[in-house]
Amino acid sequence: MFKNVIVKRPCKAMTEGITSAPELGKPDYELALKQHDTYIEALKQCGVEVLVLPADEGFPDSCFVEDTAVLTRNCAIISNPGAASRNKEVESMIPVIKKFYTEEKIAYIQSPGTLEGGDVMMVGDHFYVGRSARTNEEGIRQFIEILERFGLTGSEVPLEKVLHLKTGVNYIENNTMLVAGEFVEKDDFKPFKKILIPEEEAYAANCIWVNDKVIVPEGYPEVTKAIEEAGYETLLVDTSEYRKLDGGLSCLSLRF
Ligand code: CIR
Repeated sequence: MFKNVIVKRPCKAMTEGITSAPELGKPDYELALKQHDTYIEALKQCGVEVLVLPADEGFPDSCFVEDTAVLTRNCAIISNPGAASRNKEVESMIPVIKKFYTEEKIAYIQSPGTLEGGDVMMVGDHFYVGRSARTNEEGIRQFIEILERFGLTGSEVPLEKVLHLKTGVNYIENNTMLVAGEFVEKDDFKPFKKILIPEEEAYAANCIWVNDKVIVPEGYPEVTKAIEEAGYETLLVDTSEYRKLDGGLSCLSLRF
């Protein structure tokens, strides 16, 4: 169960955030703020305490806090984002994370290692790490070494097409995963029950399990139905403006 969630308000400069899909247009900032409000409300309905950090205009993508750290039950690992424009986002997150973890329980991914939290998927005490354009081999080596020091384990999953691991696969507890595209056939995920995400709803592979409820992006009826049929209560949140920046529900928070 999660007790805490950290989010960061989107900044006006988000319209200049990184995107692989410029054809979707620039995000509408006012609408993004409203969607962020709804996201926070949904999280609160899951019974977590939500810490809302102010917007940081210096970093267009800074609302995607998930990429700055991996917060586990035993330790906090501060990432070293592979995207140059995002690398220094971690600096303002460190003092925030220190409110929740003592110094001895905080570790850092260091250059030349890179790692972004969106590439890390927690399954109990095991952490799958996507090797991507943002997370490199050295980052993964350091990450697994830190996990093992704190009694946890990790393994690498090479990515072919997607930005981050959790763009295409997400664990929703009860041995169940949402899997899209390149992850459907991966051996790493053989032991799990899989909810297959249809190609036209691929974006909705990025849902988050929060204390027995699953928050699902609004506008993906097949995925919503499949998750409900698997026995979960769902909460819908429209994330259209974040999608324009390749961001989804998991990217917008740190849950621990
Ligand atoms: C980026 O390219 O870094 C942002 N525009 C989107 C980050 C999405 N984060 C995530 O999947 N964890």
